[in-house]
Amino acid sequence: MKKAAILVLWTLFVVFLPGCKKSEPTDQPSQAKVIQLTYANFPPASTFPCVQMERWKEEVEKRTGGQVKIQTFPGGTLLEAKDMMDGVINNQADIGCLCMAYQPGRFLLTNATSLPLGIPNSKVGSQVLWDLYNKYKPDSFSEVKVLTMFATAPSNIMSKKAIRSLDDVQGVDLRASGGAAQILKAWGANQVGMPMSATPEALQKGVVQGLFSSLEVMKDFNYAELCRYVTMTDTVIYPFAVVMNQKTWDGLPDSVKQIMEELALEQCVWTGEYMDQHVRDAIEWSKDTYEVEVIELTPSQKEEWNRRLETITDEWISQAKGKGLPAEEIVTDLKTLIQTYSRQ
Ligand code: DTR
Repeated sequence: MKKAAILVLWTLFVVFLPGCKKSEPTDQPSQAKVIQLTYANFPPASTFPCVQMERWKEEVEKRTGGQVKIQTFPGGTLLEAKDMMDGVINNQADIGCLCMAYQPGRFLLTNATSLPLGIPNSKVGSQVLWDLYNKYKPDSFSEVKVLTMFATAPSNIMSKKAIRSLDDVQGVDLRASGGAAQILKAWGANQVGMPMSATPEALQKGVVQGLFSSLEVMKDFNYAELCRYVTMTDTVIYPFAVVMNQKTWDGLPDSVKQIMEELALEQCVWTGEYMDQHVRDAIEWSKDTYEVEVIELTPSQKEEWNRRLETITDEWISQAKGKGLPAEEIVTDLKTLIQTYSRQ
């Protein structure tokens, strides 16, 4: 009997002691074990999703005094664009950066930021997105820890031939994803869907005659070499999220979690500011390097282009209602947030 009791106690000691040690708070980085994390991203290292990744990595490593080390994988070397969310859920990477527009149905709520509601720039879009996420905490992110979110600058048409009017855009093969697809269709273009990482080849091979995206890609992907024309439409942004595997998050010391939580909004704003500046630089660079022509629509043309988009928000509302979302409230919130952040 006594022997059995000793055996039970010994077993409990052996089984539970290592677990107890792990969960001890480790506030002194120098004595703590280094935590290694992997971070996957889909586009090339020079592009804005990867620039923000390197900035986040640097800040976390610095602020944790080296307790956390992050190994980054740009260019789809660990996870590709459309595998990002599931890859993080399945722990193929600890962290992943994803573009929500590439899976429109999966991220229905946060993709509402891609409606043509007049988000003027990346900084405003990023803050609107972050607030919207935090208010509604959509189910699509329930299996991961969201580390930050941010949005691109508004999208414009980059093309091999000049697009100066709605007539010029009819039937032109233009690449876009997610909410932007409906916009191109509404203008009469032939929308071709694919992630940004597949676009350089499609442009080169002539599968598409241009694309619809934020303009920093003219420089970062050297699209200006092939697309000598930009038509300024300043329409929708694309929302992004950075997510962490839930178990990885649960296993982090509280002090590290706090640093990452504090960084969330800061990273969102930093990325917005970086992108807005980078878009301005890329336009100047494209003009200087490839004599790219930037075509401005007249006010009456703009009105006509925008009128074609009027039904898109109503369609989203009925789709979202069908999925049980408070769709009208979400759109009202979006409009209020856009106004609030645009004034700042
Ligand atoms: N506009 C989206 C997202 C996007 C914008 N710039 C980049 C750079 C690298 C990857 C994605 C994006 C798109 O067209 O896919």
